[in-house]
Amino acid sequence: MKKLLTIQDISCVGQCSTTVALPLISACGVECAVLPPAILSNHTGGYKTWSFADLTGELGNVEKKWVEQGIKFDAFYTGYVCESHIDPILSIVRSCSNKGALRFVDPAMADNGRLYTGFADDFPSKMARLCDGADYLLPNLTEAAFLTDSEVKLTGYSKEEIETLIGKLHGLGAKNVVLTGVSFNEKELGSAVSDGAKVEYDFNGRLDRMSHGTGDVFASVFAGAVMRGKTALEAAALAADIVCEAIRCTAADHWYGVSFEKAIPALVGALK
Ligand code: PXL
Repeated sequence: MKKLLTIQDISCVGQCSTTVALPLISACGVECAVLPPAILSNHTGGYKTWSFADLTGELGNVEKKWVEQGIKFDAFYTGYVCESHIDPILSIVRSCSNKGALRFVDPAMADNGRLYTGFADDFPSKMARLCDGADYLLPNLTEAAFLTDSEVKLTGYSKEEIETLIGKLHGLGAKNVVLTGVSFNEKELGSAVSDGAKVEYDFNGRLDRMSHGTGDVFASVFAGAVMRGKTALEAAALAADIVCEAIRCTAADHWYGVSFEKAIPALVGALK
């Protein structure tokens, strides 16, 4: 069984980041280790207030113990992280990679044209350092624009504009790019998957609902599926199907996340 380390916060409540990645990657049949660089009472999207315990100082201690014991991983999946976490993360990746280890980077920092609360305006340039060398970079449209100093265009863009943006993301040093939230008409929403030579698209019917945590569900399933041997396009299509299923299974008044738990049987079935 492949062994993946996910490095992103634990938001104790709110169905995002590590509490989404661990169950979904496990459901993919991939062993999932976790390293939370910060612990929050709850996520910052929609809740009025939160506590934040930074664990930057612990990351080097963990690395030292893993190195001492020869603990290594086949893949690393990073999500929501802060500036102080980036150098320690790159050090852990250098120290604890099995041969050919893959790096999945979800630059979780922004959506709908805005940085998440708490990130300074220059944070995207810091996150760009983590994107350099990524095997798979998974930004949404807002993150892609911020990472590349491009105009944020959430609607009314052309295929050429999308593919220019993808070219700039490759320019950050990412081998494969999966750009999410792409839509060329009102009915469909999907992703653009690029290996640097060609761009392929996957679309689903648009669901008329904005939900927190869907980027984390997408990235977790994508990483798990690639580790199980799916191509990037197959993994993106499965990840989108699971996101849609999770949204459909979420009660109308459940505002802080999606009920991805109900999509786990479908995920297990798809990767049997
Ligand atoms: O879902 C991304 C995410 C992860 N972690 C924290 C967040 C968010 C989005 O708002 O606030 C703490």
